[in-house]
Parts: sequence; C-alpha cells; structure tokens
Amino acid sequence: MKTILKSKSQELVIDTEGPVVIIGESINPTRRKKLVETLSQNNFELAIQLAKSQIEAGADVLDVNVGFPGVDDVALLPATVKAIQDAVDVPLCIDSPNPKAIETALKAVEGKPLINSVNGEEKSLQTILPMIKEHGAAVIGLVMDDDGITQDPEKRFQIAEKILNRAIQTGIPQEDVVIDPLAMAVSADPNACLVTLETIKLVHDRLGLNITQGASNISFGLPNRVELNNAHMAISIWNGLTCPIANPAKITTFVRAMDLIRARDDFAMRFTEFFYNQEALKNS
Ligand code: THG
Repeated sequence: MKTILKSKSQELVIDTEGPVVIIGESINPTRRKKLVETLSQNNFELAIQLAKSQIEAGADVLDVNVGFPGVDDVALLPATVKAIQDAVDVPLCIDSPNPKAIETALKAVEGKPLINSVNGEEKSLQTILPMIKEHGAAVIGLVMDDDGITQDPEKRFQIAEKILNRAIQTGIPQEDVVIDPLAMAVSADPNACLVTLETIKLVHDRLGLNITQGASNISFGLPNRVELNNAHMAISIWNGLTCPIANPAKITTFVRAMDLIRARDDFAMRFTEFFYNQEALKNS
C-alpha cells in the first residue's frame, strides 16, 4: 500500500513495503513554553527553526500542532502552516482536535497533507471525512469511538475497519487512510504496549494499511525513555508500523537500522549516508 503525500514541489511515498517514514513531532507546544510564547505573538521563527532542524535530523514529514490553552487555532494553524511551507519543502501532518482549524488549515496548505486526525466517533466521521475528500488529503484514523478506548485489540481493529469503510463510502481511496493504534503509557497500564502491538499486527495483516503512532507515548513517567521507546519501536515496525510520529533527533539512526535489518536499504546506502551527513553537520 502506498500513501502519497505532497509538499509544494515534492512527493513523498509512505510504502508498506518500503523504508520507515519519520513524522517529526516537535512543532507542538506541549512542554515547549517558548513555542507558545512566540506563536501567541504570530512569530513563526522558532517553528521554522524546529522545522529545519527536524529535517536535518531525518524527518520526512512535519507534524504541525499549535494547541495550547486560549489559542485561536482557527487562525493560528493556517498561518503556521503557511509560514512553514514558505521556509521548507516537506509534506505536513496537520494535527488538531478542532475540525474548524483543520478546515482553515486545509484551505491554506499547499500539496497533499496528512490530516491528524479522524476517529470512529460518528460526529468525527461526519465532519472530518467530507473535508478530506473535498481537499484530496490523506487522514490518520484513531481507533477510538463513541464508546471510548477499548483494551481489546480485536475491537480496536474493528474501529479501524469502520473508519476505512466510511472513508471509502465518502470517496476517499483506501491508501489515504493511515491507522493509529493509540500507543499509551505503559507505566499506567501493564498491557498498554501489548494491546497496540497486537492492533498493529491485525491492521497490517487484514487491511494492509499504513500505520502511525506517537513513538514516545509509551514511556511517559519512566526513566531511560529512548531505550524503552526503541525496544517498543522495533516490535512495532516488525508488526507493521510504517510512519511513527517521533523526535527525529532521537529516532532516525534506530529507524535506519531497522530498515537495513529488514532488507529495505540495499548496500546500507541510507544507513551510511545518514551517518556521514550527521558527521558533516557536527563538523560544520
Ligand atoms: N498520535 C497521533 N498524533 C499525535 C500523537 C499520537 N500527536 C501528538 C503526540 N501524540 C505526538 N507528538 C508529540 C510531541 C511532543 C512530544 C511528544 C509527542 C514531546 N515529548 C517529550 C516529552 O514528553 O517529554 C519532550 C521532547 C523530547 O524528549 O524530545 O514533547 O500518539 N496521531
């Protein structure tokens, strides 16, 4: 399955048979006080700096989230999208729980973005999917619905299937639906990782869709987060994860290793190229 995203002038393929695609998470005000301050003043310098540094660190797509208390995201999300697209040429993942902000951002964005997100709630399906169809975007489907979040992988799979079917009925091609199995903190629930890992496997084996997830969600509240995230990432990728939302500075080397091990990087070209690029950046 190939999901194609577009920036101003470039095309990016997320391919279930190809290398892992990294969606950079850092343009997100959670835990970034300085980003809240600057964005509140319509100052996009820090957001642009985060865009550039994530691309240097290996991001293929940039998640853009401007959610913080009191924000007018209906205005700020499209403005941020425009500022970032003036500065860099990679596809965007537009991240907001507010359908009105998604709509204004869809009108402002160039190319073909990934919209983050729709879920299995009736209201979400009815508001988001028509916008995706109208603008020819791709969409992330979160596997929760009007009954909330289930801990049964088979039920999470059924919600993924429902989202896919509703998207197809709306006229959205199946390849433009990317499923998020809802990775959550393993400190709060011992089964949290097993549930999502099994959901990834079911969605991969039965639907063949591309799959994303927040790469660091599982390690909230715990030490040694990078090692914990990487152990979980290895199994997730092996089960069918194709495009994690992650901090590229912390994950790219690991992801390149996974691609090489899985015979998705002939002659270790990408693995070594990334190493030499990073060495050159260090010395520049
Ligand atoms: N699924 C989907 N979208 C998502 C998430 C998901 N969007 C938001 C979030 N989860 C992913 N994005 C972030 C952005 C920032 C941080 C984490 C996830 C973050 N993390 C570190 C922390 O928590 O301490 C700090 C920075 C770091 O260590 O690099 O700030 O699950 N569809």
